[in-house]
Amino acid sequence: GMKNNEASFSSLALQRAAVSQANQALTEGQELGKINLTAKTRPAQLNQSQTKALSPEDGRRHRVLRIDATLSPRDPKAPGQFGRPVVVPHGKEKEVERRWKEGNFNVYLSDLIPVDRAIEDTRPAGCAEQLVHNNLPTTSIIMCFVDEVWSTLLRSVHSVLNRSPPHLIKEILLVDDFSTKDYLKDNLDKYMSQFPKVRILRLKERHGLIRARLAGAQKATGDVLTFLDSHVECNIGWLEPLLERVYLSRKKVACPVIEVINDKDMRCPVMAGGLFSIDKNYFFELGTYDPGLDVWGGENMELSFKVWMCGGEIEIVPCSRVGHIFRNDNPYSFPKDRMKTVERNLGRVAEVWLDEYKELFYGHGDHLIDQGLDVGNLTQQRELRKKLKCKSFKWYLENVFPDLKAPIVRASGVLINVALGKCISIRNTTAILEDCDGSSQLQQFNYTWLRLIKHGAWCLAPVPDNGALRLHLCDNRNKGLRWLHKSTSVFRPELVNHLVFGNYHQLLCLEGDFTQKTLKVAPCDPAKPDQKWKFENYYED
Ligand code: UD2
Ligand code: MN
Repeated sequence: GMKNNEASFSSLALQRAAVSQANQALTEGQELGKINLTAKTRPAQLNQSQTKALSPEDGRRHRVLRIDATLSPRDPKAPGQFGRPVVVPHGKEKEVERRWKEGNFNVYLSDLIPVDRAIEDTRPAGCAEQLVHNNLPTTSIIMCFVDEVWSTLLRSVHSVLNRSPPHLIKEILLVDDFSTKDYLKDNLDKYMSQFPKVRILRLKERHGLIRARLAGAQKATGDVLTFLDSHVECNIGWLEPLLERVYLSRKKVACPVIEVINDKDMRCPVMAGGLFSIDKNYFFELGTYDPGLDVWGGENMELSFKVWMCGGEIEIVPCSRVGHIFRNDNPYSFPKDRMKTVERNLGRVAEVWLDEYKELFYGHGDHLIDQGLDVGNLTQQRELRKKLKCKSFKWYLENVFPDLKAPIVRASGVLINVALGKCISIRNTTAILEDCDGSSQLQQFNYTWLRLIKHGAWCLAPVPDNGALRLHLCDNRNKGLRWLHKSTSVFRPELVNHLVFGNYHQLLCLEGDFTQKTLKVAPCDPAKPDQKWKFENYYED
């Protein structure tokens, strides 16, 4: 639902409320309905180019594309020009609310804004002067949609047509993923018939985003595939730097900056998923997406791991800017349960790509897969990974994502009872309290990311009936072995130094009894000092 009626449309897209610099020339043929974007009739932007040497060493000559002209609005008074906030008119609040669910965003306001509005040039300084090769590959834009809102779909297409050099666009493939809305049928055909480069591919049944993209890729005739969502706004000069990256290195997957992505982060371990350019042959060499992924979700992980681990790269290109409407919920239905679909997709990705780290994935959160969700047959995907001679996930973590703060071990060494100054020690299959001896193997524990207290392959856990401590064979998926300690997500902050076992309904804490030298779990009580524990070393706070 809607949070407040004054919601400005600017929050839905990339634009900031400022008018950009002077050189906005009104390109001819902009009148709606008169646009003809065949390469012949559109003034070739290359005419205004000049020749310059890009790098003195290689002496090659490159042409500067004129990519510095932001479109001026045909009607400067129309709402939303240059991303200026649009306020819901008085008395229209009900209508806004009613129409919100058509797209899970402010559809009413979107419809007020021209489909080819001007937007601010948000590129960093210097982008407009950058050189690109004059023989860049052509691209097929693949835009999948299911029941997309009319005005946002049109605005997406217009932004591509108006802000891309025509000779680089081989075609725009609109893949209709079995939409149910009437306006997306004849009306859309009719509207798009004015643009020779736009082709509509109608799927005969719901494919889901992932297989719909694959259907588009099969039909694409350009050298490079550029995937876009159906509610985007491409900014001036968005395409050339993407194609330049792919051209320079065919195993590079180039992503534009999307509003929420940090534009300083050049090396991108995982792409957002929706917007990227990839060499078409390379996409097929990589085995496309795993076609066994359903509907939505996880495909960005799959492709990202595959690209990095199998010899490619992903790069966010700061000069390429594309706005995207982010929303809280999918506006379309899932053929099966949404959670299960995404979990299953992620499960497939984990099983094929994560190696020993998949246990971390399974252990994290409440994954349905624990309860035996079937992820389907993985033979082909695993064979593909072998065939492509891909590196390990360990290599990926160490080389692509070294900043990832996910230590396997959170704390280690002796485990001290703070009040008693005594340490836990292993005796056969049970644990007791003893004088601390840091050199004794029997007192060494690891507290892991999955919240296990491990002594080698053995894990500390209470016996259900009497609460005494026992050693169990460790199992990352067994939630009955997990302890909360120093947890930032601890539900009771006063228990942060405790070793908390159990769930919300029955919180138990590890407690030491020095006279008996025993350990047990008992109802948590922050006032009891003998329930406070400390490991010798911590690796995070
Ligand atoms: C993000 C990605 C999206 C995709 C998704 C994970 C961005 C900006 N967006 O979610 O591209 O990677 O994460 O899977 O990075 N669609 C269909 N058929 C379907 C479902 C969706 O054609 O069954 C279309 C939909 O109309 C839209 C596109 O696929 O154009 C992506 O769907 P979304 O916008 O709901 O996904 P989003 O942006 O929340
Ligand atoms: Mn989207």
